[in-house]
Amino acid sequence: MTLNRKSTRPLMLVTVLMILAAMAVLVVSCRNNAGGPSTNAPTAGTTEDINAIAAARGLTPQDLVNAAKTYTPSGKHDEYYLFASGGQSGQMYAIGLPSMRIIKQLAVFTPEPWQGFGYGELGTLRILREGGLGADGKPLTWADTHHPALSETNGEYDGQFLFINDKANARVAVIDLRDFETKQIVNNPITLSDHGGTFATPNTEWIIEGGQYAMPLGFKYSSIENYESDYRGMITFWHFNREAGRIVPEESFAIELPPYWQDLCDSGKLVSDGWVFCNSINTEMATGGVELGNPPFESGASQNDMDFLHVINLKKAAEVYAAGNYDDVNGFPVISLDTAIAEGLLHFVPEPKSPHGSDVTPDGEFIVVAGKLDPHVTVFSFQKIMAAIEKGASDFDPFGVPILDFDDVMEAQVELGLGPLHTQFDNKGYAYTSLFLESAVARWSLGGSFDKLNEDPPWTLVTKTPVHYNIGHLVAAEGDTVSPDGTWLVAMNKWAVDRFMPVGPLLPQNFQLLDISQPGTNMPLVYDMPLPDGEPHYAQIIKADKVKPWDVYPEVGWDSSTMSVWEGAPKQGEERVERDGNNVTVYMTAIRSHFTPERVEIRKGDHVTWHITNIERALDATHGFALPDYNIHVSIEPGKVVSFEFDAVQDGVFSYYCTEFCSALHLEMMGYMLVEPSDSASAAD
Ligand code: K7E
Ligand code: CUA
Repeated sequence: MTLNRKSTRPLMLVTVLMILAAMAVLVVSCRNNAGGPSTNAPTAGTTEDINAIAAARGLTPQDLVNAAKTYTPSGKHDEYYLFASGGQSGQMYAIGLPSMRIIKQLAVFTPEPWQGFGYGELGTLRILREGGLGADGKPLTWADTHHPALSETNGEYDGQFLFINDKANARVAVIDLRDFETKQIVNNPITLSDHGGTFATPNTEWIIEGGQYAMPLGFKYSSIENYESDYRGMITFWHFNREAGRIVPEESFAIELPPYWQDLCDSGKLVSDGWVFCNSINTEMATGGVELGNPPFESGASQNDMDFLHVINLKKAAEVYAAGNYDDVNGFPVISLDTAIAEGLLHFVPEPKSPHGSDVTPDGEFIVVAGKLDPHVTVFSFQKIMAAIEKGASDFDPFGVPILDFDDVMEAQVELGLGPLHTQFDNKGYAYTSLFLESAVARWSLGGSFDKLNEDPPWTLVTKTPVHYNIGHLVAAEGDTVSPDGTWLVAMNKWAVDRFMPVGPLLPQNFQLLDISQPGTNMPLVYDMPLPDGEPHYAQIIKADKVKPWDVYPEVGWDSSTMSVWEGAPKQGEERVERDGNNVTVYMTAIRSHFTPERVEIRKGDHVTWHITNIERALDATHGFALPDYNIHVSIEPGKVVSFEFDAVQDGVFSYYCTEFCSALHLEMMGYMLVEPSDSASAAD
């Protein structure tokens, strides 16, 4: 046995030896020839020699410890869900921690065949359609998903709902964690791109959607020469109705902001509940035009030493909105910039140039800002910000927004390294910041009420763990709640480079699991996981026992779009095909291993509405329904009713069938849709 000296500390060595000794007691000595890889599968009831396996696979003692920390035996469940953005796929992932196993992909903004999401007019295509049409009048079929937000109660994840934004099209989706289905997509009516979302307020009254690239609000044309006068930023507050499980657009509003590019936001909590903090870049108001000899955006938007942290009084903004003190932009209430200034809703705090992350500490006392072109994180004090607002500003931006004095509100600056981006927190008084340029996770100690939680002096860098490579976000277990767990942290790395088997020029992303349970400098990286989608910006990690999904739908005939029983759902014994002129309605049931009816005879030119109820009550007895050529696929989980409609534009014989291997006679679970030519003499009513 060889020890890797670089990665092994004396304490660790003792631990490893103890683990190995304990394992050795249990181990029956290896029945294979020592040294080489085993060619014989272990026989049931025997155990192989762990040292021989480690030697054969080239594993270090540290590798074995890491394996023991993450390995999750067959049938055992993980401790946490990690809900990750699926980036440009427009979907999300549910991943188990610490095993890092992908449990499910969640259909959100993009048609997804397995779950039948986005197929068939009466079904979930409606959600995509209601979520906004593209310039061609058709539903958008992709999204740049960015930041998931779990619903919260009193600042703790409650496991009920999940939200995520689409940066490309300024949309926000609502996912119900009872069945892990997307229930709603809202499309922002005043702007095109968002980035500072989604974030939930501590009791999920508001879902925050901050903007990004400034434009004339409400989709009007204006020459880019009019940038300062006509282009604007915004932040939108979507009101969430928890009982309905829906965003209520009629009770939502936005605030007009200067045409800086608002970036990441975070909601205040506890003492700062009711406030929102958003970064901005491009306070230079660069308008590009590298082809005309102008500085390109990358330098034009990086001239100023300071950009502006936007400090927004959401509580008061909601009052201004409720009082009707807003303008109408494209039918959406927008509090004007002038009103926002007059009502004291908006203050600026100078922040080191081109910041990215804005993160509020678990006690709500501090806002951590990371400037990607500055090796420090800057920590602002909420109390000092309140005092400075009280005192009044003496400086103003070109639009009249009051600028607080940096020295009045800054609490600390901590030098961490190159390219700090995002920050998360634990239960030991530490913060964790991703270092993009350095490819590392930095652990540093907080001051204030966190000071006594660890041995390290406040506001100091404690340790760094290298990650591979180009880390963007990081996410800690319950890491942006009022009580983070301090167990696991996942580095969400943009580049995988050499970590996995080659798969051509397009590489996966690399999620790396770090054990953050020990204080001080011990923060080992324990596992790599390729995420086969780009680019998953952010994720949230919630204790598994807080999420309580249904095993099967509560009653047969359940409509998951309304989350209630639909009285019209096809019932066993009442299956039929009804005709009313050219309108045909199919009432079908599914149970292992047949659809009823097995023949559907219609005519070319009919408009067909088709309902299918899965009358099963057994866990996992899902049927799929495929109607080839008509581009229909749906998933019918136990108890669910699904509906779709189409025009029978093509005559012929169409075999429909079940797409889930549901039983030994699954291949027989099919039927024929016979579409007679409309001029056929034998066509009968
Ligand atoms: Cu990629 Cu949060 Cu959009 Cu940083 S953001 S990495
Ligand atoms: Cu039902 Cu296969």
